[in-house]
Amino acid sequence: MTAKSYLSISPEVKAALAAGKPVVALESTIITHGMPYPQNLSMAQNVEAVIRQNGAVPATIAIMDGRFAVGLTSEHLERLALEGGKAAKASRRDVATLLVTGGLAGTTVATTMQIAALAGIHVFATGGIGGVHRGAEETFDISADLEELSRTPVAVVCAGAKSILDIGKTLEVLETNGVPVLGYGTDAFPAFWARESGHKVDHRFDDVRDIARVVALQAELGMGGVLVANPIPAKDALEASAIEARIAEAIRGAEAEGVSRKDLTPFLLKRIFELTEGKSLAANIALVENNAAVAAQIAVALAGQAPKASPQVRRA
Ligand code: PSU
Ligand code: MN
Repeated sequence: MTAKSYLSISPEVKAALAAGKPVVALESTIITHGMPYPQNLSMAQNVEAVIRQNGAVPATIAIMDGRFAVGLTSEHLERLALEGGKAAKASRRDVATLLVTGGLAGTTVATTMQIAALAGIHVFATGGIGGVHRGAEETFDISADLEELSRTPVAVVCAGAKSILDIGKTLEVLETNGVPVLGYGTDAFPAFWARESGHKVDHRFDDVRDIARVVALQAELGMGGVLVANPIPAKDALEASAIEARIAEAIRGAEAEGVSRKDLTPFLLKRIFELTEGKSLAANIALVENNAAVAAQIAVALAGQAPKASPQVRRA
């Protein structure tokens, strides 16, 4: 058995890949563990629509019935959304077990990257990546997403990282792992609900075609993934100081209840949604849609470079 024999790719995604058309992968932990029902379902449907409007084919990825499902039917999406936190949260260490037990699982950024690469998809949109948690010097809680970015040739478009994480340490680990952090239209590394984190990106690009060139070259050089940081639209951003207080409160709650490991991120998100009376959820949905649009534009630019991407020198 090869890894590819576990792939179940939808006919639409399969045809698009065979024809070299642009495809954008989407993760599913955001559906099962990142948002409540029914907003998770409408978000998943809208994000797919945004990708289509921008000229690419959406491929939402999950582990279903012991297979890597790439491109979900509307019934699949509904099943995942309804199952929510009762489904597994599949990070890298869970994959083989879930294929054996045949469970239903939302895939994290790390696992979605792995499956996307296996299917031949190079661009992926999400909300925020996992990273180094605050206090990681004690807990060692560092998301497997950061290691995956170092080895798997997929571009991940995100709105930075949530300030439930230690963003400075997250950027340090990305640097150690050799992951280029590109800002789309920004010099600032964004903080999910806020457009700035106080940290800078490595390189700024204002044209998706240039980002596509970096993505293609990074893969060609065998250097792993690329992180594209795309700030939340200004009209949807939340006030940083207000959200900061809620985050601190949510982290205290997690400590008091002894929540750790894979349960920590979903716990914090849920508490923050409650503490902001849904404002953070609305912003979260807006930023994912914004990332989907940019990811689709990068995928379109990348497909335009086919059959073989090579670095291009622009003439003045
Ligand atoms: N950030 C969000 N929503 C999410 C996640 C992160 O705003 O749903 C999910 C992503 O799937 C990410 C995962 O890959 O949490 C990271 O979890 P952990 O920290 O346990 O690696
Ligand atoms: Mn963790």
